[in-house]
Amino acid sequence: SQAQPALSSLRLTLRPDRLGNKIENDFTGLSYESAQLANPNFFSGENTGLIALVKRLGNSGVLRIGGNTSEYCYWKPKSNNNTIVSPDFVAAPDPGHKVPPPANKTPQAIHNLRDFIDASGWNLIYGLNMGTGTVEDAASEAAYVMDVFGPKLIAFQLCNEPDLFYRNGIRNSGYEFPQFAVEWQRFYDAIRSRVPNAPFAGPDTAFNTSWLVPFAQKFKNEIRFLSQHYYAEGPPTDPSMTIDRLLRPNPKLQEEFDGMKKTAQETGLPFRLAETNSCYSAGKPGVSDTFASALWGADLMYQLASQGGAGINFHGGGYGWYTAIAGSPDHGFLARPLYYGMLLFAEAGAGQMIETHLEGFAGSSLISAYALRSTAGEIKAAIFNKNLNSGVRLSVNAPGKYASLLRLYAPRIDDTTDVTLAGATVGSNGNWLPARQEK
Ligand code: BDP
Repeated sequence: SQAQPALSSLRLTLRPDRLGNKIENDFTGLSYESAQLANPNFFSGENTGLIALVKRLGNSGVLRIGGNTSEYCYWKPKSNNNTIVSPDFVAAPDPGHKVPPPANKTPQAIHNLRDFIDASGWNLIYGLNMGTGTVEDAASEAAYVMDVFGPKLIAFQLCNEPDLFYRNGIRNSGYEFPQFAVEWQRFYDAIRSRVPNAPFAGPDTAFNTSWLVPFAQKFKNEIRFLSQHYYAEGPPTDPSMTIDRLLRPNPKLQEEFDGMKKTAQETGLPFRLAETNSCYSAGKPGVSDTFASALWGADLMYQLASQGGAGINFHGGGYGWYTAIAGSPDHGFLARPLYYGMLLFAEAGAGQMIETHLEGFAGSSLISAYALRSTAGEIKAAIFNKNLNSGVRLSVNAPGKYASLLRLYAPRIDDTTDVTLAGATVGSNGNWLPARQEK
């Protein structure tokens, strides 16, 4: 945050003897609109810039393809007509204001996506079109995708945000969980009869945590994990949607965590935040694209992990306000502020979380600290100061003698371009090396 005269003192104690949850290698992730598949040049083995940036975030993350446009994408197994003529077409997050233009998905797009997945080392969550597509098309598409991806496909999602179907014109106003469950079962059965080992996740709801427990109970044997979405703020036109608000604790997030824990209690199923970002309706300039999004995003990753979540997918694409990686195959790619938060998470890496205690500062609800023992046995701590107007002098009480510090920094909280981690920026080819490690 900004340079301020007053420094408050805070003491952090790490307790490697008290274990928390595990952070697995596939925790991190990104989410893109299905419409992006209409341009097979985007997710392809040739898109080396994007591949490098993705890899930098983790060597086995999860790419999720879905979003609003998944309900308007159509499987064309016999076609090479990709509907989008420009080889540079990028799909930004759909603002959800109107029905998006229909897009085709062709076998070529699926094969190129497989090359992208192989080159990045990531795995795939693939969204089908239950919203406006047919059971037959879903089964034929699923069979094709399964054939191409095999175990790299960790789950199909049948649709996107069905709890909003009643108000976005996809279904009528009476569409509730019971109606959804009948449809879900029908699509599931049709796909499974063609692809007996097809993996699934769901319900991929937007916000309605009351669908989670019934879904988990009914389909616990059919799914690998539960998925829901979370947008911290929105709509962007609301003047109260600010940086300040983004950085404060959010009751909506607590609701998500409660829903997630209830389903875990009922069924033991893992929970993934399969789509998230700072502000729905495609983000808010001055908030979603600033340094605040880096602090928010990294802190969210650790909050989710410490509450028992299995992973997260930050939604983005194109030049969207909240996208972690911006750009296009022809013009190259760029790490946005949110990316640096994800990079911090990647640098701390997977491992076994341990307890932390913070003492000593009144403003500490906006300070958070998490720690883990990495797979290699090192203790790593991630500490966030989300106060906009006070710096912190932190002393760390931990076993061991030396610590090195990598600082996530920007000159201003609303800075959109000058974010660094350990004094270094991320290059368009994913290059990043710590330039400054403090002792
Ligand atoms: C979600 C949709 C996604 C949108 C996002 C948004 O799944 O496609 O891009 O909201 O509104 O609800 O930004």
